[in-house]
Amino acid sequence: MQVHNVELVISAVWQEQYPEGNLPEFALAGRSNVGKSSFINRMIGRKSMARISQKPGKTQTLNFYKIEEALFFVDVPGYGFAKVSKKEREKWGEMIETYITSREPLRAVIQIVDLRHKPTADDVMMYEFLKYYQIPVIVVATKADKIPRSKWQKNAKVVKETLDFDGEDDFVLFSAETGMGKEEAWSFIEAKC
Ligand SMILES: Nc1nc2c(ncn2[C@@H]2O[C@H](COP(=O)(O)OP(=O)(O)OP(=O)(O)O)[C@@H](O)[C@H]2O)c(=O)[nH]1
Ligand SMILES: [Mg+2]
Repeated sequence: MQVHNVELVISAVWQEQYPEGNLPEFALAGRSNVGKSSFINRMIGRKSMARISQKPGKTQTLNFYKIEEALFFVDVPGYGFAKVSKKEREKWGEMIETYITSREPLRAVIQIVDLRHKPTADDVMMYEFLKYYQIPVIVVATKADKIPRSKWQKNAKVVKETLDFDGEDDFVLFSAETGMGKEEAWSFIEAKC
């Protein structure tokens, strides 16, 4: 997809703030600082449309980016960031759970994991949660540029095994830095629109 028009339509917390209409939505999920906003920026070819964190925990609302009047990317705050209070964590949980379990236009969740490391317990929990609600998932293993090519397949195998990856879902090796995997990710997304 060639992207020319992108608009941040709303930063929402509660259901009544979600955008109207029925464009397909793709929500990002992943640990804080894993590269969710960078994924969006690379996919749309903008350096800094979605805010990139210097500090983890930058994204705090559901940010609905409308792409070409065709679909929405929904940037979601990351999980697993230690320095948030219990109250904030509960608010986060409620916001995500409401969105994921009730949002009719949601076509798939794009779960971002770090190709360099074994998925964390939180990553596994998120994937299980999505599978429980029968949400299609596109697993994006990112930061591939940070490890040698010779390790890509081995690490991808660890990611899949740790998540207990469902063969019906999509999987892509990615780098927001180099653009690797961008076309493949777009083809998975477009197939689900
Ligand atoms: N080398 C490299 N760095 C990356 C890649 N993706 C993200 N980063 C860096 O990782 C850091 C975090 O990226 P973000 O995109 O802000 O992560 P996020 O998941 O949106 O973080 P939160 O909004 O805090 O949950 C930034 O310093 C990015 O530049 C990648 O593919 N390669
Ligand atoms: Mg972010």
